[in-house]
Amino acid sequence: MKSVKLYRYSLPMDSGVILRDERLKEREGFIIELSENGQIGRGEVAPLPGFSLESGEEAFSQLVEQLALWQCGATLNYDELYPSVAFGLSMANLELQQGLPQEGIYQAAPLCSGDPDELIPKLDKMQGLKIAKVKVGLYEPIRDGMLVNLFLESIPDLHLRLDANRAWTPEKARKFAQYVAPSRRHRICFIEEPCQAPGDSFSFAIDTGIAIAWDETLQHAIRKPDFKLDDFNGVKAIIIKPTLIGSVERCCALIDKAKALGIKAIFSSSLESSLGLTQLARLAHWQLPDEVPGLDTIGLFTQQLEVPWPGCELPIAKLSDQALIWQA
Ligand code: OSB
Ligand code: MG
Repeated sequence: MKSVKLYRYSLPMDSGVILRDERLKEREGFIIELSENGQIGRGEVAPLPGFSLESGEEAFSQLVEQLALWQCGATLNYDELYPSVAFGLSMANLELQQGLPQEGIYQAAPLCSGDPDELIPKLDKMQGLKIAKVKVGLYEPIRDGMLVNLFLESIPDLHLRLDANRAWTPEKARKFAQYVAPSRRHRICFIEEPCQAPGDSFSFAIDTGIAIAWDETLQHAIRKPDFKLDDFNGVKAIIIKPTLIGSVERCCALIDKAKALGIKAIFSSSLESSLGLTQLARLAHWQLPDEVPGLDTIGLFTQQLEVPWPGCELPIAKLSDQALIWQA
């Protein structure tokens, strides 16, 4: 006997969360709960406003159609679905088959969006390799360059991942690099998407010796039917946000291809609730045990959902208190 429950959740965010120039007051999404033979499998479907092409409504209609098919015993074709729907459904199925190991990587790269004093205590607590992620491109590039240089100078075993979210013109990117001492640049693991045009980001990497990673560029490219990761050779890393990429199987295939090409793959969040985020931590441990994932986003919420993120003290909303919007 197969049965399905579909919940809709809405969680209030911390007041300062800005996504692509819009304040995100609440995070909304769906939780799938599949049951079969006394087992359950859960998955989260939460299109991210400003990033996902599908709306919550569109995801919901497709999800209900697919869940009805699943209940009738059909095999689902994730590649035809919206990425957020494919990810949530494939994750729920994987959990149901007990295919997702329990152990997770909860040691995320701490996220710093500007105040260095907040980062230092977090770094002191990290064991092993000290890696932090700093958002750049929000202020003047000279200020960003000086800040990054100061971090690297004052913490000699620090490695940084930077993310500019395509904020810079080639001139601004060059200004940033001017203020980072060449002898310290190798401790920048990579900078995600420095420039508006991917070609300019590529030139930036060659001119400055600072490695780059694709995040938005990968999200856009993977929507095209002729997508080939081979076209991305020369980049240090790709950032995989499953909600924006697709099914678990699709993410794993990307990782295998990246490994073959010598490109690092890094899992990262699309601001899933603690339920989806802990699954991402488990997926990261299973598929990329040696890479610190970019999952330090629970602090952007004011509540968790059903499953606690280890070490997080935010109150936990229960799944059973969310709106049960469909079942079969
Ligand atoms: O800019 O990479 C981004 C989360 C949601 C939307 C966009 C981004 C992010 C993150 C996740 O930065 C955290 C991380 O990758 O470390
Ligand atoms: Mg990014």
